[in-house]
Amino acid sequence: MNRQRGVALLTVMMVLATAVALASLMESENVTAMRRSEAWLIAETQLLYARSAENWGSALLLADLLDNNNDHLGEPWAIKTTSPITPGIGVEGKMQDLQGRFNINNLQAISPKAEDTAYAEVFTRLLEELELPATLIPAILDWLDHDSEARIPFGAEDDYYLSLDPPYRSANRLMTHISELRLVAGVDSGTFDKIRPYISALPTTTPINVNTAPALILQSLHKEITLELAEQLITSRQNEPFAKVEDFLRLDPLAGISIPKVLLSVDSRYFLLDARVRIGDRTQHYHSHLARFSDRIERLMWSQVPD
Ligand SMILES: [Ca+2]
Ligand SMILES: [Ca+2]
Repeated sequence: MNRQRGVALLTVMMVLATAVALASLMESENVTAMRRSEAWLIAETQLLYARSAENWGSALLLADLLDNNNDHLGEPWAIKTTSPITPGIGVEGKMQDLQGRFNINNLQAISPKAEDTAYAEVFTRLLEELELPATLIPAILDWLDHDSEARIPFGAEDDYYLSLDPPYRSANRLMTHISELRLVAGVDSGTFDKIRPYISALPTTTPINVNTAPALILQSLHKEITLELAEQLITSRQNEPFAKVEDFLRLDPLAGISIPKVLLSVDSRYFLLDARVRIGDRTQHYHSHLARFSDRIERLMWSQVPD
């Protein structure tokens, strides 16, 4: 009898232990599932806020177009906006003019046209200012041009890229994003980090907006433009943004310096919205590449970027 009771008790205890183990497993699965749902909900909400920032930025760009014919850093679209939605949520947006940078795709149309050579000269000077080798140019040109014949010396096409581990092919078309430059022969992470703030990769040939270009880009417009001179040009545009390219070229400090007018503009079509959305202690960072037309804004690219 005692032995039977002992077996029954043992059975009850085993059933109980199994039930407790099962309950605790279910609870931990529930917690994991809840955490996953929470992370998903936060990510979706952040995306919605980022899209709102993009809509807000787009509205500013369109309103600006109705207001004036030039684009400069004192305009509402260029001013960083921070919106604390509630104590736990914050959205920050900063629009940048991609035409204040050197459009790397401007190098592709190397042809007898004067402006194409002039863009290459601007880029050569930019590399010099950044203390980067001009030997990068043939490799970039091979990456952009349609053929698979490597320039000699310093060019690179499929033969070179297919020998790498992992192997890949030369794009032989325009870059869609500046990060593509990192794939080009000779461009290591140090080189890329140095040049990335000064370049863009736009779908058409674009002039450089002298109202928004940083000193280093203004300096690369001509070999006689020193850093001091570039800074004078920036002071001048802060006092009065250039309404026409001629206003820039006629400035006293530029007397005797000839810059091809075709390289320059005072307005822009392509912009980058840099948005950060914080919910609690989680922040997400987004980039949105925008093109402005007379009646609309088109999104060219959207990406989530590391903070
Ligand atoms: Ca404007
Ligand atoms: Ca090629």
